[in-house]
Amino acid sequence: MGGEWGQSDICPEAAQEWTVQVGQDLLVDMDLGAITKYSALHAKPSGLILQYGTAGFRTKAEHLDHVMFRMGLLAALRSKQTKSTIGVMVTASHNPEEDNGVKLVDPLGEMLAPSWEEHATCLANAEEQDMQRVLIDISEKEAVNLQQDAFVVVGRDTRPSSEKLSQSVIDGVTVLGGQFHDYGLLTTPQLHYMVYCRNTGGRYGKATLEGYYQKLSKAFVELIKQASCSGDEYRSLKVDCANGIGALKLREMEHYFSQGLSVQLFNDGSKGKLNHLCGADFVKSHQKPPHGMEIKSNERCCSFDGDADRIVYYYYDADGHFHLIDGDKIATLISSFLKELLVEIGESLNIGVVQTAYANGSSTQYLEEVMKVPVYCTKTGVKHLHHKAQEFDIGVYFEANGHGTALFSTAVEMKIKQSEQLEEKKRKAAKMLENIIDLFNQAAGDAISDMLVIEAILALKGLTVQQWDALYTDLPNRQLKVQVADRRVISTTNAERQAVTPPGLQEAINDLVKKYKLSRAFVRPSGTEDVVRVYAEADSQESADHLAHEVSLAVFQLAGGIGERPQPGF
Ligand code: 16G
Ligand code: MG
Repeated sequence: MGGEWGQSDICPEAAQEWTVQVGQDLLVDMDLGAITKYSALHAKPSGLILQYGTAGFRTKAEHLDHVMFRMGLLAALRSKQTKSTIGVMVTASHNPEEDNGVKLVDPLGEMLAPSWEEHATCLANAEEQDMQRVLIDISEKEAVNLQQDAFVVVGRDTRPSSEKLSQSVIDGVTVLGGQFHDYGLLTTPQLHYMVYCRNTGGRYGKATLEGYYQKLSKAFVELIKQASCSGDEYRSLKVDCANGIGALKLREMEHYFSQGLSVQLFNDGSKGKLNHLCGADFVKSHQKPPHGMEIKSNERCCSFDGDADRIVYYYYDADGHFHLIDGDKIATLISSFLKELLVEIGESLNIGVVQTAYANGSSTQYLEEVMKVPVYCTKTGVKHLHHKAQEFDIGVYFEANGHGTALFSTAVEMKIKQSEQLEEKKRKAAKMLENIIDLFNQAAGDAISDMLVIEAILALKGLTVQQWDALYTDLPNRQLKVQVADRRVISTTNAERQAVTPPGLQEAINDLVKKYKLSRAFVRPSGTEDVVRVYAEADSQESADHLAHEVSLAVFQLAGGIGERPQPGF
């Protein structure tokens, strides 16, 4: 994590005097001697402050041993409190190989509840001698029954540091008397899936890798069977796996769905370094193809990120131009298809698309004006989008960076059950919807699942990658970073689209935006790096670049820029 934010700022309760009377029962129920002994084996480097950010804790792997042990403790407490299985994933997603991270997964496969994120930060930052006190404090505040059983499932990515760190998580779970299942190597969305399955009595699926592979592949093959032969007849796809876990899992899975799609894996971890010059984050932010992949014109390609929860597509056209198809265009393809299915079934179920401020203006316009699908904007970070998407019968959410999925309410499942009585054509559409629902990972955005959904839709609609890309044209855009002394001086409103502080910044942005056509710009403090992010779009790349630069200068001047002034040119 960036930002060495002061401990008392992020964890007020840890700075308070320890005056709460600890109930005798609590002390008996926690084996404090064992906790102290094990904690010393996973000692916290004194003074190190980290924060549970949008994607959990993330920093250099060598600083994370104590965090892992303590997140094991916290997961056990959360499991006791919710009387459910809790997940712990050891990964740092698209970060460099030397980094690592950890996040907790709540009972329905969702991100950890916000109040527990605060507990996570307090517990991770408590100095060794205060750790027990913070642990007891959390148990009291959350009324955790310590006699309740705890069950925690653990997964990890392929980083060299992940195996040892996940063992530290397990140490934390067991010292609180919790049971665990170590899934070993998993993609992040696979762990979310396992947690969801385990807490819904198997109704969502079987909580094994075999269960995951079979559920998705069966749905995919069923869908492909219904496709007539048009579009790209021979269905094959090149997949850049970012030298990460996605390669291992896709390789395990491919024979389950090979009758519907053949995948060719690149950056499969056999040579290159994780996320280095490859993967979804690299392709999206540099707007160029990954290294290590040979691409012929009009070949459909996609990239996963390091833990396989993001996906972007791309291709080269016949003139040698690179075309990126990001999360916005993925959301458009998916929501258009789902809306058409609903119309065919004749249902009045509602559908909504959730985006963030980063969504390209053309995508929002296309969805609202051409597809007539309502679009909503939330703050960046999957938990915000996921939460909003739950409000609809069908909620499709995607960040432009390729992280997203679709959620289906019980009303949709009920309608499908009733479809037996419908006429043939409607029944067929309902069956298709049923398979599409099975193919989505509703617990979390999932590169493998999204890839199969996209491939199925392209096949069913007979669309080539170029036709998909041509749905609308992205407005040229530019993203920049600005270094400031304290990024907290920037606060935002309206789903991060407007700056509230520092004074004058939003007015300056408004004035700059007025100078360009079809333009829009916003700034926000990053939740994962110690920088301020700047986004600008306009009618031409030159204008978008100029606008982004001018906004960066405004941030530098008004929000306490440090180091060199932002320079023009990219
Ligand atoms: C995290 C978020 C991702 C978001 C990104 C923004 C999750 C699982 N991941 O990676 O959704 O796009 O942060 O990063 O929520 P930023 O705040 O540094 O721009
Ligand atoms: Mg990721």
